[in-house]
Amino acid sequence: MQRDLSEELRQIYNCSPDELLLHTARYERLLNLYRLSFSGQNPTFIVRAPGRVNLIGEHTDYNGYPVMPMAIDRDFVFVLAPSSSGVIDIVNESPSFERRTINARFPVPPYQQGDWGNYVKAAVHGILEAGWVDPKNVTGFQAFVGGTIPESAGLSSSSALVVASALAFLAANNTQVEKEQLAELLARAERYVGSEGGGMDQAVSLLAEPGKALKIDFFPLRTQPVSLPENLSFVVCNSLIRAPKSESLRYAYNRRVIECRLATALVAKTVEERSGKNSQPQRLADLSGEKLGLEQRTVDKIVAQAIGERPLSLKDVSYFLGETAEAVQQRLCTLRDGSVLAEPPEGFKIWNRYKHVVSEAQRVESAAGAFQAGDVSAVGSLMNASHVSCRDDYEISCPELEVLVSVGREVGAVGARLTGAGFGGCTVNAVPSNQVRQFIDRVTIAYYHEYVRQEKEKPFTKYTNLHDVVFVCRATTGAGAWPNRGDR
Ligand code: NG1
Repeated sequence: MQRDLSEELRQIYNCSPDELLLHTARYERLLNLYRLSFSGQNPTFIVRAPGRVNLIGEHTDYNGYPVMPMAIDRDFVFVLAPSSSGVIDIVNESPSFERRTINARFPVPPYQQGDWGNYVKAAVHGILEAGWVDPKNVTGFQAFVGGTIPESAGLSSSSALVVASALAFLAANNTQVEKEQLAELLARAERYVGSEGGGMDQAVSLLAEPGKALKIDFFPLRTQPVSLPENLSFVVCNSLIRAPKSESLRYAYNRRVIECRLATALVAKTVEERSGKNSQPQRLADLSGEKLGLEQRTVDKIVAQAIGERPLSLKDVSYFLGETAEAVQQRLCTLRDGSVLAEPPEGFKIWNRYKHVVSEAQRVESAAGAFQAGDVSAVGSLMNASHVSCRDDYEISCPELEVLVSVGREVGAVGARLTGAGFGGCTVNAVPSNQVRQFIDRVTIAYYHEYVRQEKEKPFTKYTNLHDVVFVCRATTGAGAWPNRGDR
């Protein structure tokens, strides 16, 4: 069994023999813990879904513009067996996440906000809703779960959990689905937890290729593997500020989604008035220069002149659109759960959000070219520019991320930026491979030893192992499920 398992893992993790030994030991531990948790029975499947680091293209996905993440060697692993009932019984290796028992019957009612079991429920609810499993004949499963993705850190632990749960549920029900189809379904299904996210995380977790980043386009979903320069490594540094998107940051994340929706309506209206081009846009990318047959610069100028650069109140927006405030709220500010997003006191920052999204989309296109050409310095400049735009126009940085980005650049990153939803979480640093050791040592001293110890009053997450807060990412393959051939 050892050989079967390590051969499977070698292909997934694309790593050195030493690292492979560590991965194999982890899976064997999970298999043993399964047997201990479920009266000595043998698991029949193993499922793995990776987290991701987004290299460039932040908050572009739900606007229909591309992103460029890579799947990493931090993941969720489920060892499981189908159960004889429609119940899902799931034990987490981490004592912070209590055992959960879920009745897989549609509709699946959520636990309270923030409960880890909601990510499992999101997948099951979504699959049942899609009718992929016969509702009269649902098979549950029992699973032991181990996760190595730092949580609430912008590395997509939530989507990896949703993807792994979906693969486990499908395996238990002996159902095969195309990965692209599954990625699209799970992007919608994850909104069950209350944030109005895009489709990047589920897509890269499922469709990544080893050793490559993935350029992802949306509506419809399309992916293109992008080679990474061999002499460049990507180092993740955790600011130790939690960024829980399904809890306290739900408003901040959803606000930006709504601001982009308002931008879409306003841009459509102004473009129509100025150029006579009538479109029925669903999202900002439907109003790109290319789609409208205009120069992007022209579209941007029309927008700046028509809606101006200052924040807009709900009253301003309704005046521009010629609709009542109530109609605007109902049509554009309503979230999936039916609630209306409260108007921000300083107004909706439509122009800044628009500017970030459109410029970030252009940076993703340029970055894809720079990566293919192995142009390390262009990659670095694009990452740095992305960070500035995220900070100043999308306003998703925070003081700790600013310190960490500056430190990263000072100690050798050719490009450094926040990654993921922001408001805390991690930075991603492009570092020449031969300087990685030194980079990590110097960031450790400057941020984790000096800054974190100095700023005692800040709510830094505690950690036990530095390897879990600063690490090099290896680009791994996407999620999968395979039969457990072991007999121990
Ligand atoms: P993270 O970093 O996992 O919270 C979120 C969204 C993405 C994308 C990024 C910002 C979900 C599941 N993920 O990611 O779709 O919008 O923010 O680029 O909502």
